[in-house]
Amino acid sequence: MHTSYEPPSTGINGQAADDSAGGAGAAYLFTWDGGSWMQEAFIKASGTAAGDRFGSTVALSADGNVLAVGAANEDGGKSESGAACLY
Ligand SMILES: [Ca+2]
Repeated sequence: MHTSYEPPSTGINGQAADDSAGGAGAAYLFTWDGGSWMQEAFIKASGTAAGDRFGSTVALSADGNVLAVGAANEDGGKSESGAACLY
């Protein structure tokens, strides 16, 4: 029997079908082309972990060039300390 470990999806345009880290969260970026919404990016945290709630808050700059995505329960500093990621 063959088994392999696949780490949870991270970063931009990873595996959207990967739901191995429950509650990790994700953000989808869409652009309006004048007629319809087009998906531009699928975004996961750089350090995907179950329960981190990446995408629990989002903000976009007025010119649309900077996206902030909050991860309320990210563990970078202390457990569940939270983080914001800028793109
Ligand atoms: Ca966490």
